[in-house]
Amino acid sequence: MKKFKRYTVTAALPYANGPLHIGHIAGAYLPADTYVRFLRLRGEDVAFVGGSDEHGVAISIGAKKEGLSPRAYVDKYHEMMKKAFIDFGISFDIYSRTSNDLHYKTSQEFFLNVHQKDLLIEETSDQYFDEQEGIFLADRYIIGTCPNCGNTNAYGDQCEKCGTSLSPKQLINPRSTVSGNTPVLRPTKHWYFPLDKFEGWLREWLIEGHINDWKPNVYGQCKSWIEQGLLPRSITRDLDWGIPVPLPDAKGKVLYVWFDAPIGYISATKELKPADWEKYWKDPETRLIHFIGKDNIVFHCIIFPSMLKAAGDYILPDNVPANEFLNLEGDKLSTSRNHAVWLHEYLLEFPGRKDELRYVLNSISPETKDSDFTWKDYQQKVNSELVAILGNFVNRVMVLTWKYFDGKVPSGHELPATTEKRKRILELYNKAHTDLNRSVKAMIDALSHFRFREGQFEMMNLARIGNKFLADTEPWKVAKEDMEAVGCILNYALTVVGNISVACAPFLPEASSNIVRQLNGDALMDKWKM
Ligand code: B3M
Ligand code: ZN
Repeated sequence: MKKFKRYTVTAALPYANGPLHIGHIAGAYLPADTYVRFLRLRGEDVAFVGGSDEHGVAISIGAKKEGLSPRAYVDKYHEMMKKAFIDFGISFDIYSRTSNDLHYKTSQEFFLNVHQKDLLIEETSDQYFDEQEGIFLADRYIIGTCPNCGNTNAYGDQCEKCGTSLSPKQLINPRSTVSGNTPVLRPTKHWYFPLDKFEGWLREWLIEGHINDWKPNVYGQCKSWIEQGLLPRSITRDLDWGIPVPLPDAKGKVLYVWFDAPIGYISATKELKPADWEKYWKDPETRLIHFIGKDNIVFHCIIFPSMLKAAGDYILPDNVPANEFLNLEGDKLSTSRNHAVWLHEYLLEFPGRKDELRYVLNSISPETKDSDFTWKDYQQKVNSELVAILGNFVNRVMVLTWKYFDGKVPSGHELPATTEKRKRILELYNKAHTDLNRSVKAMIDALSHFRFREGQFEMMNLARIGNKFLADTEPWKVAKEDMEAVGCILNYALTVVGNISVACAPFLPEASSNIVRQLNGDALMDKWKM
């Protein structure tokens, strides 16, 4: 019996502050899309939700830099990202945005819900203020000297040199990254979410409950975070761009972006399924999966689940298969240094080559450690794997079928083992069939457990098995004496092609539809439904 009735699959909401590059794609969106396409192939009920994250200081400051209002700025990048996702074939059921009314309402209701449960702490404290800009500074916008190692460019939340986590007030000689000036301390009131109160529950649910099914990189980060001890976290900010805190005494305060952004998954589901969104968020038979990059782990594995727990009657993420980072030609991807392969540029420069990029990114997916994209490797993988193994096999089978059987599938009735040659063909057939079944099973198991590299490798194995079967049985030689045997060989080779057309659908959606079209085999896609 199936454990889950339906799936809610989310992929991190990217900040609407720049175009998408292959690092984003490899980190969260391609694995999510591959997984969702696999689930649909299995006949599962899935809601695949995404959208743009349009709040936070990253947006306010980006907009300022471009001389745009935050609204004009997020409009620009939201449209750009949405188009790139669609053009690339990321098959979101909805790609929403966090600046829309429904999301405002949903986030404010969520805040009020936990507020009414008397969970939030209200506290006034001194925070750094940039007098020239007239803004309170978020931790990341204050730099100064690390009290631990003396690094003069430590951030207000962390020193990247020695790894110590910091608070802005610990920095020596703090300065604002916005104006360069020395900030001053000013009192301000904020609301805090009592993460400390969830520690016991997190130990049970996460540390004990997910030790076996979460990826070691994800689990390890969460465990060490919880074990360092949890503190209340402020969930409001002094900013003029964001979702207003829905309380009478909260003028000028907005919800912290990391409070509203994950609620965006819920708002997007509401927008997608106004009548029955609750099934996707509140029914324990729904499986919630978050696809993210490693820098978002704590928010998705610790903070958001605690928020859901606090709100009551929500389901919790069953898995968070976060990826590590992708590098480019041995160097960190960087928007500011323009060291990136931009998705929209790739799509323009290589029309009709989406599957190639998907293939390469899946095969180097940073599942357990950082990995590296190089153009040389791209070319090699496309030419000597995708074309030489898969393309070549499908093509050979088609050509042979047209040549010997006029494009019709030859009968696959049992071939009587009347000659030595036939015996040998039947042996090879049995061997290929065993190997094929093993690879299909291994691929399904890999995909079910978020091991996309391995899943794709097993999918390619089907073509390897097919190529070997043709090379060993040599139908072009058999054709000189025994056409019935050739029919048996090609019948099976076509079966392998049919299996490939289905198996490659999660990885290479365009190739999959092309093969299905060539086989005239629309019904094939129902083959793997459970
Ligand atoms: N926008 C951070 C990022 O783009 C943030 C993710 C939100 S997911 C709810 O990496
Ligand atoms: Zn340091």
